[in-house]
Amino acid sequence: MTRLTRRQFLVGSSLGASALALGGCDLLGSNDQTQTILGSAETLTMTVQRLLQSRGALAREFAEANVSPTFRVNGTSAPDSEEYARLREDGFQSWRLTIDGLVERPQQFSLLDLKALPARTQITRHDCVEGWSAIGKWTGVPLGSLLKSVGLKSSARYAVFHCADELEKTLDGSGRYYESIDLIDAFHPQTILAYAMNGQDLSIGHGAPLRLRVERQLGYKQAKYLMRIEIVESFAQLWGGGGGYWEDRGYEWYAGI
Ligand SMILES: Nc1nc2c(c(=O)[nH]1)N[C@H]1C(S)=C(S)[C@@H](COP(=O)(O)O)O[C@H]1N2
Ligand SMILES: [Mo]
Repeated sequence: MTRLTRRQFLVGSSLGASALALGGCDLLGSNDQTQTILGSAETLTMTVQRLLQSRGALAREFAEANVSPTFRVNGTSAPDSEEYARLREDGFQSWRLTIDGLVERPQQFSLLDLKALPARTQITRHDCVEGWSAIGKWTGVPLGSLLKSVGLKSSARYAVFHCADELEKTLDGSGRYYESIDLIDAFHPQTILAYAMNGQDLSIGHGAPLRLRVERQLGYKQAKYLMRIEIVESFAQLWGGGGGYWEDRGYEWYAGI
């Protein structure tokens, strides 16, 4: 329903842009420069429209029979902080996911809170930039529904995911894993906070108790060991400014597949 509405909006806006371009030609006559500018504005509208439509498309989903018998653990396989050790010891009963930043009602969710919400299950292929893939079944809460429940402020642009693990030991904490996505991906129907994989609670290796699945992007965006989601207007001031641990070390921020 929302997707249809946005599609209609996009079709409407592109018609609007060409009508405007025509009107401009009538008014401004045959000034070459004006026509060039109007022409490129129309091309831009078309490009943006195609981009938005493809960003809304669904990642391929697979059947149970396609689930990979083994799914590699990559990056951190267990956060080594004392805080995480304590959480792990009590079976993540005292773990809380904080959602704060540019939201109307900052909130903390326990694992039970999340499991009580409407869930989505999807069987998708994970593609790591290092050249391996695996198909897994993920169950979790659509991120969009949580963001609706906390309410976004009008300046909100990105969701930043703060993780429990330090992938690189540093004095200033800049080796902490983090990631970020924009609101198009945050509200994508396949973007979920997963607490289960292949029908079982997430293992420590795969990101217990909660990880992000953002299925139209590469493996390094799939942040494990989530502790906090911070809604921001810009991530330029955060750590290296790239919007993620690997982005700060040279990877693309938008890792579309
Ligand atoms: N917190 C955290 N999230 C992370 C990583 C990590 O090291 N720490 N590695 C990333 C990379 S590169 C990949 S390919 C996937 C691996 O997920 P998996 O261990 O479940 O296969 O997690 C991503 N998310
Ligand atoms: Mo990866």
